[in-house]
Amino acid sequence: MITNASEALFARATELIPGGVNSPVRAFRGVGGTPRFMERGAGSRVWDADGNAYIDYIQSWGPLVMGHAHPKVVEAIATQAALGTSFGTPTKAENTLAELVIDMVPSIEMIRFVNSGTEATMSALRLARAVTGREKILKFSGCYHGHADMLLVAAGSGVATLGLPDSPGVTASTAAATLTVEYNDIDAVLAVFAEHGSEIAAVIVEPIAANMGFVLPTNGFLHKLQDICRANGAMFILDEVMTGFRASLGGAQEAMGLDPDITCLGKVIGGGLPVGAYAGKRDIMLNVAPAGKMYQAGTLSGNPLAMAAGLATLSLLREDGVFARIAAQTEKLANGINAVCTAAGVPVQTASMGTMFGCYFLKSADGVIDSYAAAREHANPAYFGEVFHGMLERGVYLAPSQFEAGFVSAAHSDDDIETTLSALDDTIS
Ligand code: KE4
Repeated sequence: MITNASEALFARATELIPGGVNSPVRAFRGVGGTPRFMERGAGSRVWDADGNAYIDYIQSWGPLVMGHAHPKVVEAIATQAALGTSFGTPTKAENTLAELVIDMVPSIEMIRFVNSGTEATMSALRLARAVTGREKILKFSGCYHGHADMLLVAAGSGVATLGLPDSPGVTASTAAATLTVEYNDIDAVLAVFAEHGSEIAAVIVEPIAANMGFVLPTNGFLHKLQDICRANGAMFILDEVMTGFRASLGGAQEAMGLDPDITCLGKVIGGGLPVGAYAGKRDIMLNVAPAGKMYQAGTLSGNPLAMAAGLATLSLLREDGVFARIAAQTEKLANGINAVCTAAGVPVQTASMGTMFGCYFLKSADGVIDSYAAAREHANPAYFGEVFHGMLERGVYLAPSQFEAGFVSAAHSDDDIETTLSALDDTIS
């Protein structure tokens, strides 16, 4: 495969931009080799600067659930652009997208749009601290909630891949207010609340831990967590930046029957443009300025272009049968990966929910991954790197890290799934 253009562009990029990328996980540090510089996407495919085509399972890390450059999303953006890209004033589109999200996500009564998932989680935690008057927060090892200082403590995603358990620059005092235990370890949660219960403002959790790979909650973990929060007066915050409109149409909370105080959203609600949101019960959200005293602001929050892209995407996604069809393709892919690897004697742990999936290549067949510690112990990132490049050479683009999830879009055809599974079989055999 020719990669001259990507190599030249990457060499130049590393002179201009730290690590040559504007987000660490894109740098292929977890798998080695040269990142591909993409130039064009359409449906399930992307084309790099050398003209190589790939079936894309990153989908911009989740947003493009309708596929790349969907005509109706592009049209919505272009139409709005011709009317103006941003006014710094309220616009009707913000009401319309707010109504749509409130209608689709069970626990949400009021919403504030921001520009990224990081802004969403950072603001949600400030809100929880403002409402409860407490300081401490509890998160889970390997969960990633964006790069706000208080959350870069035993974080997942790029931090996990880069092996930076605590980022330089995060002060000791900031980290000290963030408590961390293993995902799925409800006894550890109970112990933390026994010691700090009256000081904990919030628990923030990914309903599917998809920044350490793909770990589902076990043994009623999330419902018990929700009950412990209620019993101790702490806010239960679901970070659905990734699982929102992906785990199910109403997010993981709809699929799992959860009722969080605050939900963080991002990715899909921007349809590929920068949007995040934090949202929840009306009495909580009315504490946000200017309705309340908790301050949060943003020049481009709720901007018309992003609202147009998000509205078009969600409207398409909720049309009859669309989500179910993508979910069926996703399950077929995950089951197919499992079957191909099992037939080849390659130990894997695969799972999917809605339109997102995960695949761990294991060091041994008896490894079970249900937490970050287990992921670090049982996953085989070195072998994952070999498979990643084998698939890349065969025109299939997976997330360039064992500790990330994959995404399927409405544009992924039966032929795409078959081609992917055939490429995998060829790669590992
Ligand atoms: P952003 O600030 O990147 O928009 O969102 C942060 C975030 C918050 N919460 C969850 C559950 C997330 O998955 C993310 C971001 N996800 C990563 C991929 N695992 C974004 C990719 C990247 O960092 O480049």
